[in-house]
Amino acid sequence: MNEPTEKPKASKESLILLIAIISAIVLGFILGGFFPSVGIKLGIFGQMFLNILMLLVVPIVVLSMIVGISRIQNLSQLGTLGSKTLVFYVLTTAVAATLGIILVNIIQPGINQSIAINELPNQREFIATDISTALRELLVGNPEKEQQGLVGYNLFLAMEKMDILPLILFSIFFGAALSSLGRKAKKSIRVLSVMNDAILKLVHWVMYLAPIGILGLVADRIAHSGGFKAFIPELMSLGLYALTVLLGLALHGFLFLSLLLRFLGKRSITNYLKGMGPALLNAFSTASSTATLPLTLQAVHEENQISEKVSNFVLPLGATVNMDGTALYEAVAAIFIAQLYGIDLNWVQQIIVILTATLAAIGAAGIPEAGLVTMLIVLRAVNLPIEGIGLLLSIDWLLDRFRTSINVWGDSVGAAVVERWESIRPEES
Ligand code: DAS
Repeated sequence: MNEPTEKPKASKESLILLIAIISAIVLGFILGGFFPSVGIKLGIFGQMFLNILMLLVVPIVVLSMIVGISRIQNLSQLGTLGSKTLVFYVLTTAVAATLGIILVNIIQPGINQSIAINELPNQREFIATDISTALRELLVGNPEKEQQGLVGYNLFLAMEKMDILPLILFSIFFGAALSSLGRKAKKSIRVLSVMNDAILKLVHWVMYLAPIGILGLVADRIAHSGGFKAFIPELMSLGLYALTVLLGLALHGFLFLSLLLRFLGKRSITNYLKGMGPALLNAFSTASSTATLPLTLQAVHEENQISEKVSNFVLPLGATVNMDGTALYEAVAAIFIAQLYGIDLNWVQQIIVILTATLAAIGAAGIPEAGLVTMLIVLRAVNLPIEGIGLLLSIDWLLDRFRTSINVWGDSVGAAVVERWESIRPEES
């Protein structure tokens, strides 16, 4: 990866977008609260925005995974650097999802909310399946419901049904196969890479619609809840849910990952964090790990003195597959939705949530709202209503920024740990 020629500035445009989204939320409250008939009419914009995000899930996941994996040159020479990196990434992502599950079960933000929630859609029974069925469905799906598990049987059906798990597994192996073909696949990887860039550009354009989409969603929800008074309980539970996510991100990022940095990476936490400052700020303001990658590379290599060999491998892969913040968020959000709908998930269902949140985070692209759309995987794995995603969109724009910053922090800690793991470094004073 060539060194970035110049440091991309934290984009002004995302600041404007942030202000527009905040204004849209305020306006949504006012319209939904004082003019409910207008609020309900505006709901169409919210639904359209959500539909567009859903529409992009399959191409985002498939292309970003294939391109991310196929870019790993000579998989065979991947050797210990690659396997240590992947071990670190998968383990820390799973720890993040587990922490999320623990916190959301302790805080229980969605329990006993008397919020006026739309009737459970009746097209799928939402009784939490039993232990063995849940595990079986995760692996091989449920052919009667035409739902596929991790090991799918029909790619096009998976795309049609939005079964992302089999698509992720297929994309990983297809990307690895392309990489193993070496020069022969160069042109195809180039084409796929350009298609991936085009999809990311599309998502960038869609984010301009976020203010109108969120305005519609907020106005519609408040109008359906019967105005401000009735919305207060939902607001309280959304606030408690957001606090649960933020507490989890803080604990994972600045306790767990920092301890790994200190004791496995042998780095001073404050010095390393200082070096990562601009990259973390950019991650917060753009809500995109991919857009922040040039800054992350510069911060890790130049400010924190991690070797180019390690940073140029660990970070681009991390921006594609390592998303601790996203995994934690998806685990919390899935259980929160179950609580809101009064669905009780047994302990194995919750382990399924941890596994699928880890996989969904691996499959999420480093772009805004990626974690919200890939949460579909987690909800489908334990038969939760995907309509619940609409409840979260109004504050997802803010939580996305925090989880993206933790994603980038996790990548940078991974670089320090893997470098030390690869070759004993002199302990930093
Ligand atoms: N915005 C994603 C990222 O860039 C994270 C997410 O959506 O969860 O890392």
